[in-house]
Amino acid sequence: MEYRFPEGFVWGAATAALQVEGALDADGRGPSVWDVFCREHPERIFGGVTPAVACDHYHRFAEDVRLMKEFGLTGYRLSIAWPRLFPTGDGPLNEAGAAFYHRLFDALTAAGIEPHVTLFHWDLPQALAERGGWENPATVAAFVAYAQTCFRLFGDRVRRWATFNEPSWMILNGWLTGLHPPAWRDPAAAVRVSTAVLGAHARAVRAFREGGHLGAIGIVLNLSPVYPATERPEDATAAQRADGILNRWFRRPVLHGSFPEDIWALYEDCRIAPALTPDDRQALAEARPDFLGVNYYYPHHAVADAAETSFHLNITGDRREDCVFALAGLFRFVKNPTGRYTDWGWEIYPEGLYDLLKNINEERPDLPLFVTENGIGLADRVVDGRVDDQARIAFVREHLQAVHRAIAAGVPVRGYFLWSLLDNFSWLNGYRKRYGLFFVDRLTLRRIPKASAFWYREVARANGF
Ligand code: BGP
Repeated sequence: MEYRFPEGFVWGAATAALQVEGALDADGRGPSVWDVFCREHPERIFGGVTPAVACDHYHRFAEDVRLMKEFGLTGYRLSIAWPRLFPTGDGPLNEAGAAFYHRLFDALTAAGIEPHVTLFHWDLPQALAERGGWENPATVAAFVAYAQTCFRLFGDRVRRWATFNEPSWMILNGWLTGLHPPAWRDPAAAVRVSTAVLGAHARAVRAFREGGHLGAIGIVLNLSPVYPATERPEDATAAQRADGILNRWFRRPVLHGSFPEDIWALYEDCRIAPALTPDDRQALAEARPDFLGVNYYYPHHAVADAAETSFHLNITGDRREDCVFALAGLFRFVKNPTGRYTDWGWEIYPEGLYDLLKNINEERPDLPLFVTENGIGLADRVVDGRVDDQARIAFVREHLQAVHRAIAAGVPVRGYFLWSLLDNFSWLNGYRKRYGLFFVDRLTLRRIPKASAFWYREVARANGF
């Protein structure tokens, strides 16, 4: 075997509540901002679809856990839907919603699959959004209370907690590009929300420690490495800025409890620097994570000349459409002329994952890392009852090789969670962009293991390939 992984390495797959559960109105669940956004703006979602059914995991979780076991997974990353536990965000616990997660964690425990649980994967209760969302300190308090409830209810079976999934991507799209709810384009608000969310993370970590709960707590960050597109010094500066705004602004407070000085100064110049209370600073300084979850899909290549601010995300899977991301006067991302791209315009660059893991490790040498998401969206099809997704196998193999290199170089990477277990509701991409080990038939919701599922099972069993 060429690539043997360390003993106990977690072979997992990941999902998120809104993307797989469906059953949005079942058993007293309240609406989330995404339910409302999809209902009100079908034109923004590919195919005008909604997450109302998704994979119907809410009713089919037992089958899904059986499949995980049968296909050799040792870990499952999932998120809890806050509006299932607290339909309006705070108030009394919805016991029926909690009962679903009791059933799910019982099934995972019985199957010997370790749950890695994210508390917040973007499905903010709509009622909180209507009261000012993250900018209202009551939302932060409600989040901490919700987190404490989860620790108390599920802590006997869940020992791995992540507070937030990808705050950077959520805030970038919710408050800057306007692509995700609440669909604002307001840089000052984006910065304010970023510190509110980081503060909520820190306070949830504090509550976990003060509660004396067993296990580990961390956060999941999306960290796309940013490379200068040319050797021009101005492009190097642009890359550093982009990295600062998108990555370091989130990574530094999480790892070191302080904000990057260059970006703070930039926000001051733009008069959008946030106001932090002494308690914000203290909570962040104390909230050292036990591990960091890293989501990696693609790198960026930056140039300095950005005359205007513009954003475009390819949600059609039409290769002729390019993704656009530019912030006037700061940076613009360009395509890598020699790069390989998916149909949705995401570059395939396994080396980026190695760079990322290595960099984080240099910054925090002993911090255990998990690759909490990595995968490829394809327009998979069933032919003669089978899904032969060789492109996914190649993608995962190359990225696992990068992880293996990082481990060999001394980086403590403890597990890999493929995005995703199931073809699911891919946010703006609707259902066409498929990521699963298991194909989900949109009419019958039948699960069909893809070639990648059989391949991944062998890798998990052999602990390498
Ligand atoms: C991450 C999210 C996931 C997942 C993935 C793929 O940003 O955490 O929820 O969806 O990206 O992205 P997409 O589904 O938009 O292609």
